[in-house]
Amino acid sequence: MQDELLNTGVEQAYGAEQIQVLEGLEAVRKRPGMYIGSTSASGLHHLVYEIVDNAIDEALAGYCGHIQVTINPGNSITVVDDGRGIPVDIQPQTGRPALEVVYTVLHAGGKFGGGGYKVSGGLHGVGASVVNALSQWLTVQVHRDGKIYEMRFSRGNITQEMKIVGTTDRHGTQVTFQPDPEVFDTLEYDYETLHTRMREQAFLNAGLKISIADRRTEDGPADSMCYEGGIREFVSWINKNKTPLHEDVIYMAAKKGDSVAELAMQYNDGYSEVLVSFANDIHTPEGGMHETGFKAALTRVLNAYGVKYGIIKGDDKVSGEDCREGLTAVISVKLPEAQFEGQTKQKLGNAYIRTLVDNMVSDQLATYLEENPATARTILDKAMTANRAREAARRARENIRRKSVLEGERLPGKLADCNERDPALTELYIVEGDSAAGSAKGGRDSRFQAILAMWGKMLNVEKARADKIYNNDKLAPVIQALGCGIGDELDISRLRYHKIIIMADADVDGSHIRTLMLTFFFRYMRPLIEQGYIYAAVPPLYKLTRGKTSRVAYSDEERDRISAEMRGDNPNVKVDINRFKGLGEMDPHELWETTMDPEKRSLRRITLSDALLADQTFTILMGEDVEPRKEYIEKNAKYAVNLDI
Ligand code: 28G
Repeated sequence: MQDELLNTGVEQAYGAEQIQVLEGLEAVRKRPGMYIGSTSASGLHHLVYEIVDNAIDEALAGYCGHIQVTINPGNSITVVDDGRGIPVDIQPQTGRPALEVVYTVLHAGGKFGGGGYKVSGGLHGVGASVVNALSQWLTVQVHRDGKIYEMRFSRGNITQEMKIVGTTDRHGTQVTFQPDPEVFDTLEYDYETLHTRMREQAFLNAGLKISIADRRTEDGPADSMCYEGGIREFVSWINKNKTPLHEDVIYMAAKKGDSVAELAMQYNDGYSEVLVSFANDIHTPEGGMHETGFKAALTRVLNAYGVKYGIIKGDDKVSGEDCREGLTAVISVKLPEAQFEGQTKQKLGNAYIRTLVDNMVSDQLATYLEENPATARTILDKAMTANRAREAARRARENIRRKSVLEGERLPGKLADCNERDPALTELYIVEGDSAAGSAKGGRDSRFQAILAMWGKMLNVEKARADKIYNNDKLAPVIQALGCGIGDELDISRLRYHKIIIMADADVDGSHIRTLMLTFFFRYMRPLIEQGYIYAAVPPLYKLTRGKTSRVAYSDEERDRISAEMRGDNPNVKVDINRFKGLGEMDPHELWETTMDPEKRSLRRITLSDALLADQTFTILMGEDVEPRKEYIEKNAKYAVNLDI
């Protein structure tokens, strides 16, 4: 019915504005990437964030306290909030119910394309129509004024006009949508990805309760998160398995006009810097003005305090990096017209935010240090030690560089390099285990695929500074093969491969090696993660054989589907299902076909949140505390496959 209207005389049912509306949603379906970034797994998950953002706006308005996200069997998603419910009255401009307008009118330009990101009262909340356009079907219900209003759509077209379907004593909005298989490359939601994002949103919106449940299986995971302490608890959570150097999380907030800034920070006895920033609840891994303001003020305040109290003498100033060694900090700013810049639009561009954050830290951190001299002393000692260690590390690096030049040992022995020299065209597979590395070497396309076999003892990077890393027998070959240095010396223009692919088994050992590698990249080569150069290979889990034909499956769901397909109309036929025990078990051809051939394989791009989780996992695995380690291993034994990616 709706399609008919679309194809024949749209004017019969809609006014001029509405014709535009329909064209608008066509645009979304034509170029989905403009609106949700991509049609791969990341775009699929983005649909959920768009809907949840609308509920968060309702929470920011002060009317919603609980948001529930459910992954349903079949990978549809339900989001429920307890806000006021989207208005259902007829809008005078369009002559249509407000609810319909929210779900059919395309707001502003695409987030990922050029156009600005329009703010209408809330901070985000423009994406409902985009999600609708990209859903095979979508149902929205509004509980308001004692009635339940319902409306249904398919691919953005109305399939059921708004109608009352019942009475209620609740208020709020409930949306269920099924992502369109015509649009997305994959339809399978990853619980951990959504869980991580929802936890992050709960931290960023103090007091808001967000629940998530995976109902695709009967005993699927579920969690409920609510943090009264907001980003303070975020910092404690990141530091939970580390040893803090001072008890309280330092917290500050400031406001100017319609913009607010918040910062929470705490030092630990480790060496890495974890600075996580957000603008309007959107993660800004590329940093921007809020981070710049924070870093400048932190360095200035610590140096001024050190000089004032005679801790820093003469010209012995500490650098910005010295001031951030072992620091965990979360910055969150909220502003009316956020400008996102940079390659992936994940960098905050509004210059006045730098001043806001800089002033906030200058005033409030200085005051904090004056009022807490013991903590101040601890922080300054930490920065001074970092300063001395950095000098030592620089000398060690010069040593090793000289050595490698003298001995002509530019590339490690365990590297089977490729022929191509243009980094944009080449890939490096990092493979643990000799038999897996053997298969990878045999199966690869040596024109552009290089293989680095990993061996040696797992190094405790937790306790190691850069100089030890350079000398470690497991990591030095990685550093040499990549060719771009680490830490403050990292120079991405010298990177030898633009795809770095960690290929490890889907078991506990494989998971350890992924954790180590991600932690290493996170701590010493973070820009490689931020700029999207790091990937995880996705090897198949099962091999299904029927007579002479065999196929592979990458998930339990896929295993069941393929097994049914192979049986066809013949339910008694025998399909053998074998679980791959490890990569080493595959022959070179099999490994190429399933995991390495760019035409057929899937890769998972590692995000900063993946690496942050790996960093935490690593701290547990390597830490001195036995209890959390035991707990962790027990809890994760059965999920070993998803341990860290
Ligand atoms: C469950 C999944 C996602 C939402 C609201 C509440 C209001 C609203 C949403 O207004 C903006 C459009 C037309 C006036 C606002 C309710 C004012 C009064 C709302 C959601 C305002 C839309 N009462 N809750 N939008 N306009 N939750 N959750 O989407 O006229 S969206």
